[in-house]
Amino acid sequence: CRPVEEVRSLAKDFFDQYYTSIKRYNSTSHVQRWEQVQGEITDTGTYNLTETELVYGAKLAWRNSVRCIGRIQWAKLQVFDARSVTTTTGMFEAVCKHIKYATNKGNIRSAITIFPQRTDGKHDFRIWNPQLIGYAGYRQSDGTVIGDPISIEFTEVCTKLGWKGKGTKWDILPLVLSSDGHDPEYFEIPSELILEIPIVHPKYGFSFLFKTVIQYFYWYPMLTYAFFSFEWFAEMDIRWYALPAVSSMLFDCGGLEFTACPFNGWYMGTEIGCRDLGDVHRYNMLEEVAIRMGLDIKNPTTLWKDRAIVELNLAVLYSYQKAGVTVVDHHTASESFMKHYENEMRMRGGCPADWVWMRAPQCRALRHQYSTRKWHYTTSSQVTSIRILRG
Ligand code: HEM
Ligand code: NRG
Repeated sequence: CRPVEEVRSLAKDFFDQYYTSIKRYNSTSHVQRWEQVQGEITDTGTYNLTETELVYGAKLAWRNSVRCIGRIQWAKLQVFDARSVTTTTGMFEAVCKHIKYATNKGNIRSAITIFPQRTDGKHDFRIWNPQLIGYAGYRQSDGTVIGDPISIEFTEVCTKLGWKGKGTKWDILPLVLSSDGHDPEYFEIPSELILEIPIVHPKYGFSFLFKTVIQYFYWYPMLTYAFFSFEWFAEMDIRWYALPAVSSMLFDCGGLEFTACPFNGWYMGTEIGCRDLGDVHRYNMLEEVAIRMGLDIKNPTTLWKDRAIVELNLAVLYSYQKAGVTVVDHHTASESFMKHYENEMRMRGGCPADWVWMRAPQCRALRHQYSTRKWHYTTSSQVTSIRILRG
């Protein structure tokens, strides 16, 4: 845990920014509040934020998240103050409330839930899941994997705690929570809170074929489809969840460390289409998609990977939209981030960004407004931030 002097200096920086933001810098209220905070730090080694300060801090931390391309939205964040929670049951209830609010039947709303801050480092509140919602991964005795390979280790943790997964490709993991430094407990998320989307393709499906046939009365070429499946895309049985809610990071605010602070926005399609479903170390779907598309996967010059990844990403965007679930494509997200970037340069004199993360997979060369910009890393993030939580 942090030395008192460091807390004091980080707190000073935070309150200076906060009072500047409400145009009360150096006002009596600023001076009084700062005196009060200093007194608290001297007496106890730490202090507490008011709810208004916490809300400001959470938005600021998002605004400072160098890897987030969705920051044009930063001022629109629902903050749930869960600092009075004391038990894992209390945490579970707060997380369920968060999931329900944020999912909003598909009309996703950005939110963060903030659990009690770190005290001496031995009484941390923690969410052990990397994300609130995720699929289990099981390694079989023959070395193959069922489910999401990225979750194998965490699934084993759940199993050790007594959880029993069904063993399918799409088992939703339970929440693993610990309060006040105690041992973790697992909680199954009520299935009605979890919104999932079956991934279908706008063309490689029965409805498209049906429409074509009806429109053109063009039977013979269509009959060749009979040798294949009408619904081959849907038959791959791909799905994904609506809510990307990161739960493994630390919210650092005014010198205080919030070790459990799950937050969410909505998905950018490529996160699912390129990485979650496309990566070799994840669901690894590209070969199957390419084969079913009739491409020669033995020959790299057929560009089967490129062609498959486009169709997979198209299917993700199409399916989310069809299901009425908020999602953003990477072109729109990049455009909006660049607009945000220009705003921030004008209004704030800068916008820290990690340009490697800002460039969505699948469009490295196409995002010309980035290509013309010099490579630029910002490794040291701003003081109020959401950062990686180790251990
Ligand atoms: C990272 C998009 C909302 C904080 C990312 C990434 C994307 C993204 C695409 C990269 C993720 C990856 O490659 O794994 C969006 C969109 C949002 C949104 C479209 C819609 C509103 C939020 C919110 C917060 C946030 C509400 C916090 C309050 C972050 C942080 C990272 C990140 C801290 C870095 C994660 C890491 O280092 O692993 N965001 N985001 N984002 N976002 Fe956002
Ligand atoms: N790439 C991860 C999700 C990380 C966070 N992404 C967001 N965050 N969009 C995946 O599951 O693919 N957010 O707060 O909206």
